[in-house]
Amino acid sequence: MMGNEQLEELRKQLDEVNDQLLELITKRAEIAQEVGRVKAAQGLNRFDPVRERTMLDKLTEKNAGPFETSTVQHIFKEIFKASLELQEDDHSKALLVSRKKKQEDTIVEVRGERIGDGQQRIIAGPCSVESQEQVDEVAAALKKQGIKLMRGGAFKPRTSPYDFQGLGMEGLEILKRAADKYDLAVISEIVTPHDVEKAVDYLDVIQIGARNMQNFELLKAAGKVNKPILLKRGLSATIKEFINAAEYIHSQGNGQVILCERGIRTYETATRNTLDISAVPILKQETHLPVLVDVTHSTGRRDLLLPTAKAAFAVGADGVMTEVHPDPAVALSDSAQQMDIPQFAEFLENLKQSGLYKQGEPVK
Ligand SMILES: [Mn+2]
Repeated sequence: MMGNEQLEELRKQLDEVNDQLLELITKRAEIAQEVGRVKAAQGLNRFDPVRERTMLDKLTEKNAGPFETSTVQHIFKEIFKASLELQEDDHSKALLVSRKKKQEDTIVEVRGERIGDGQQRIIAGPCSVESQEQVDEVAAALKKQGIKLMRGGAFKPRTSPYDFQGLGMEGLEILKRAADKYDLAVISEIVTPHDVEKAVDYLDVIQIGARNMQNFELLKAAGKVNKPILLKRGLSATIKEFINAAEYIHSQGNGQVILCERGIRTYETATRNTLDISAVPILKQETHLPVLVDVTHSTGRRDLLLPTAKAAFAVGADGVMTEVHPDPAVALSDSAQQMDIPQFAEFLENLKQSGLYKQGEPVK
């Protein structure tokens, strides 16, 4: 009986020490956060390895057992790491694109279309701009379907330098003529910072492609113009890297950013990329920006365009992007996955029938 009472008493003491330890590490965390704020104000790095070494050396000196020095160091390393992570949380709270910074959804206005307003949209057009006739034919088909947003590549960053590189500025001119003729908004990719300012006169939305997601000079240039930016997720970018790339644009003053999930590289070879469908709700939770899904480049397969578009709308994407070409068989790029015009009409009809596509008022 005496043994049991003694055990109870010791356990009580342990509980008390636990409480004290918790109080102390909480107090330590508060001081560390304050240190983080002071460092941020001075523009200093949060992690200081020299300072951490000094703290560990002092603890080693004082340690009289029974714990091994390596054990004491391990425990304190964990405490240091947790404090640093706390400071990082504070930092992400401060990201301009984050939901923590701004609760309400950002709506990006593009020629009267309000992307991110709760309605869901289709953005379609040829992979590459090849001729005025080709673009006009697609533009007329989009117009007929009540679609207002057209994509088309003029500058094409391709895997091989021998693949079609696009028509460049001439491609932008073709897009602009089609946009004016059919009253559409046009989206096209720009690949170098000095073209960003020129593109403003031709495009309604400037796209930054997957291969340039971390081209920081291009992101900064995009942040300095008053034009919506469509930012695609990098080939192997984590969601955190993607969000930070958007922050680069926003931090330069341009808050009109639209995110686009376009598949990531995995070991899977059945599809061109692996569509990370869960990225859509994560991006919607973590940021206040509109989120699109590019079903063409994420799958690289025409037979998967409809099911992945349904999935995208079901998880709350603000829009789906896909490629349409008058004659995909002769297309200069991505011929395997572009739809022709009748296939596109069928794709839209199926989406409408599915009930997953939340369309708004018909476009005037
Ligand atoms: Mn393409």
